[in-house]
Amino acid sequence: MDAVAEIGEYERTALAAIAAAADAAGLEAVRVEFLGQKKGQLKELQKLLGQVAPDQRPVIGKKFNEVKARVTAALESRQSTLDRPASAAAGIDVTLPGVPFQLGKRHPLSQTMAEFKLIMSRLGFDAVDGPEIEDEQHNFEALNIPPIHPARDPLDNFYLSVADRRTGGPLLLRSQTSTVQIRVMENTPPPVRIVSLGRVYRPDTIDATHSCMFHQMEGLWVAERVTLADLKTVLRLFATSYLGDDVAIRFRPSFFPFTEPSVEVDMHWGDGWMEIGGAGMVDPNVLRAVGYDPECVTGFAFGLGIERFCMRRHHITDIRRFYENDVRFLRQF
Ligand code: FA5
Repeated sequence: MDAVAEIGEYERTALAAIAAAADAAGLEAVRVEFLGQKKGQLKELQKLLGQVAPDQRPVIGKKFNEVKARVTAALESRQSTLDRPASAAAGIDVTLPGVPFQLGKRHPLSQTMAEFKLIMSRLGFDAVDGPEIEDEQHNFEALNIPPIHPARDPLDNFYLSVADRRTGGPLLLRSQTSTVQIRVMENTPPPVRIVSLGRVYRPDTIDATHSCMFHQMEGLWVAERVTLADLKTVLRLFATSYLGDDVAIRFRPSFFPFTEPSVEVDMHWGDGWMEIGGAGMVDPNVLRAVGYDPECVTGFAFGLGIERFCMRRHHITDIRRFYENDVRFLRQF
């Protein structure tokens, strides 16, 4: 065989052996066999080169060096694959930098509601839940809102197209959390001292301070000798716990069918007064409707807008931010 053919044969067998090496030890044996400096096939080839005619030496020598470089490169490349952990074969390279884990956060309104519940529990109020789909009995009737009352106008409520399966009567998305007052009193003899926080729905025109879905916190305390002064104390303690000692609460006369007297509750914090909710002493008609004796117990109730409180504390100027799920907004809380 001439020198060129010998070099070609060397390259073929060396590359095949490199590809066939199953592990690092096998590859090392291949290296000694084909690239070893002391003995092995490379040495044999070099001996052969010594016998080549002088005029052919530059050409054959160049070819020899090229083949040696290719075999060395193939060996190194195979070495780096064998060095990689087994998981790499499965398409997972554990040596690559990791993908940082994104920690989620609770929505600012959920955080606010958790904090409200904590504050109210310190004041002795248990948190209860009520359904968001209601019947007219709980959303209106038992709250002393008769059928002719404008608050029952279909244009002011989200009525459902399905009827109550038990009574056949209309169903609607609750327009206030006051429904829960009724549900609690129906099932619990006095005294009761509860809060209920959750979503309410109204077809209001949406703007910076109004949404057609928002959250309220309802409070109810019925027992012997509960007064309007207790109401103001509880609301002041609640607001100062949430915002700080520099909060003032004021009542303005108002009207709700289910309280008498009724008040609008305003809060002063920072630069001005803001309406935060409605409240009053539970109307004797409401107490009677749930089987309580208004001669024995009295009580107060209040309903606060949760968004407005949270906006105030965090200087949020548009209520719509809460519902857009923009992580740049949500991450700030
Ligand atoms: C009521 O909903 C009464 N149920 C409150 C009440 C409870 C009175 C118990 C007496 C006894 P009002 O409709 O005013 O009241 O709503 C209460 C608060 O909810 C408002 O002060 C405001 O903070 C908030 N609110 C009302 N409408 C919206 C709206 N569209 N978007 C955001 N917040 C609203």
